[in-house]
Amino acid sequence: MTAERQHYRIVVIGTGFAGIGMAVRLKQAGYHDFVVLERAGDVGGTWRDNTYPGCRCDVPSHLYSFSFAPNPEWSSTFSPQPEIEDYLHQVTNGFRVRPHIRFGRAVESAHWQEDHWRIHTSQGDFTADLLLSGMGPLAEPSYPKLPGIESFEGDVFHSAQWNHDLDLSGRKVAVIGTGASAIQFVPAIQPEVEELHLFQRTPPWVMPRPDRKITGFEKAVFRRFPLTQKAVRAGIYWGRESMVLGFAKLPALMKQFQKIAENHLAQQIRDPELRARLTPDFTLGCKRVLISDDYYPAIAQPNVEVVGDGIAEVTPNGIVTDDGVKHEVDTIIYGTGFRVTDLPVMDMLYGRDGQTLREAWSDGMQAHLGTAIAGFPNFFLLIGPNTGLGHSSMVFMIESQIAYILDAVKTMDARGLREVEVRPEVQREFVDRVRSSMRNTIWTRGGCTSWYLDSEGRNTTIWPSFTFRFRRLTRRFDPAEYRTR
Ligand code: N01
Repeated sequence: MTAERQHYRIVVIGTGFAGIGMAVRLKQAGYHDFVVLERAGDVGGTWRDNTYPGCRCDVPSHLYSFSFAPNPEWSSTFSPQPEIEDYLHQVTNGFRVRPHIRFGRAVESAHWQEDHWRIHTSQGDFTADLLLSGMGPLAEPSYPKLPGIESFEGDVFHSAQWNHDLDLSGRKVAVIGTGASAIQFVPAIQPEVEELHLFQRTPPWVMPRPDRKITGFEKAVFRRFPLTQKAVRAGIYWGRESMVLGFAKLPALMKQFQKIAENHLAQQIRDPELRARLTPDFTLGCKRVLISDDYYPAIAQPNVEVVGDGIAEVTPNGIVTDDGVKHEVDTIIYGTGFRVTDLPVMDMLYGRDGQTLREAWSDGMQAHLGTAIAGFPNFFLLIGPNTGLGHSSMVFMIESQIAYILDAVKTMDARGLREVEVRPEVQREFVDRVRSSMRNTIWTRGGCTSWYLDSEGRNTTIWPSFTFRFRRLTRRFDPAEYRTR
């Protein structure tokens, strides 16, 4: 048996859209001295982990593929999870990046040491000149801290770690959370379960979902004339972005748009008392806008109870709400989202002088172009701070970052640079600009809290402008913005 190689020019972490896309682009650019570390047994990231019933993309399919690997085969306008996972497999195999991936290597820490990164994984250590993280913000499930939670004697799992071995039929199930995940799996499990107690802390806005099958004719046209799919893609981008951003900057206008969601609720929920309980008290767009045609009809069924009161405690066989009512259940499903502003990587990454990312981000998550962080040389973060989108496809943002990082690597080669580290003042200026453009937007003035905001109420997650602006900003790596050696 040959010993595993330990040093690579580049180590990439993760095999979701970010890690796979980065690996393909490195290869295409002629860089072969890299390895991709993946904690799981296969590729796919969040699209591998989230297998809950009803899981599908709420971003139009035509936007949800790499520009270098169009997919004319999407079956419907909003793709189901297995198709997206399958697409990532096809890209991984088709572009032959699988041999670069080391599965079962959970990165536990990474230290910058003078002129290289030392990466400690669950199965051996690696060293690298450059470290690229594609760990993603929707990777680590977030569990609520509820009194008595440990005492529950029934079955418990998170939507991102669905327990497919458990037959839910005839069960009394508590679902905690009413975000994008819950509104997809609640209609899927409602017909099976005996009772469904839906613990809703904040009612979300839900818009109609204009889904339809993509016809054989359309697929044939996309296959034969790929430019047509490109044109559809461009049209959807512009339409969505102009509308959502236009409204986001003008909360008063958003109230008009909100009427569509109000009508949707009124049409689908006839019971005025339930409708009142489901009516949000914040402006649409403040949180991620949800889309569904089957969520309201499902929760109007007699076996569903929408519980609006806060959770006081969990007992061995149920959940007690603030009003003292005990809801007896044998299963709890958390639809409580992810650690987006409390990323695990913050405690894993040690930059210059041993500073952790958490320390570097004591004033909130921040990075130049959402990608490079002062104090962390030769490190780039895919889907970093303020690169998230509530209105368009993350794949576009990821590809912008990938191109920027690739240009950084090429620039290092062309100029014989061993080290690049973004200048703190450059990062500061970028972050100040992003934060000031957040003022007076729906995200900060919409009257809600959400995973977009950190514990201080700062929006450190969402890109507040058009995606093409981000693409323009990341078009070139400018070494003048970096300390170089
Ligand atoms: O998580 P969330 P998610 N007690 O954080 C509630 C992406 N996604 O997994 O609103 C009681 O949105 C919380 O309540 P509140 C997408 O980007 C994409 O649903 O904070 N409740 C909320 O209702 C999405 O935004 C697709 O008051 C508690 C829910 O749990 C992101 O993933 C599909 C609680 C969490 O909602 C996350 O979505 C699915 C507590 N202690 C997801 N803590 C696509 O289709 C939290 N909650 C692409």
